[in-house]
Amino acid sequence: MVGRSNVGKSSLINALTGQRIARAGAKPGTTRMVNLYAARTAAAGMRARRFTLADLPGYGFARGGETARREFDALTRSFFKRLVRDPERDCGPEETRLAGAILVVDGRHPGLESDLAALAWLLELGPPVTVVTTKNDRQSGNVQRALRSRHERTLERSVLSVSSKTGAGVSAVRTALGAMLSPAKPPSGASS
Ligand SMILES: Nc1nc2c(ncn2[C@@H]2O[C@H](COP(=O)(O)OP(=O)(O)O)[C@@H](O)[C@H]2O)c(=O)[nH]1
Ligand SMILES: [Mg+2]
Repeated sequence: MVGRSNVGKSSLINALTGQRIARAGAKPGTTRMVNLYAARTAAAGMRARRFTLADLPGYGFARGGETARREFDALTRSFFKRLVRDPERDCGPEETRLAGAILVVDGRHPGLESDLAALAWLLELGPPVTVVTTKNDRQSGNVQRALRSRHERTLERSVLSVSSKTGAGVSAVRTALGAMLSPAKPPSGASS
């Protein structure tokens, strides 16, 4: 879970899990650690999958493109690189695989430079990325739709829009999480 400080990462974790496990509303910019949550999927008729949800420190609190980028690099790069660079060697006795990243952005603020930089960085790193916009309960439906298409234009990909407060859109994020954890098998005949 990656995103600017105060964007709603911890609230989204609580909404996704239906539990108040992540501390939300902490003073922006004060979280300087990665919080890990052991979680499990629970889709009807599907095998439950265990996974670890990582709530990463927010970036962009200091404002300004370059500062934000450096901050993001310092705090997040090492965490992802460890998982991506050499999964064989870097993980412990149990198999660990980076299933993907959820980039959380504020529904009200499309096109922020720090968000665009974070997305570019994640895409270059390579894991599947799902973009989720939060705080959508704060606008009317029409404004929400307009902002959503601006998000999609500036990020050049589709986004999922949620409100962690009302729960709107959260189940679609659960579905996206499930897809990251159980990627579709390559078509038969493809080399393995
Ligand atoms: N109205 C509204 N407020 C939200 C939503 N998500 C988060 N917030 C509020 O935004 C603030 C920051 O949320 P938090 O989850 O701590 O952000 P984080 O720093 O990214 O983990 C808190 O006061 C939350 O209650 C949302 O979907 N709607
Ligand atoms: Mg938080």
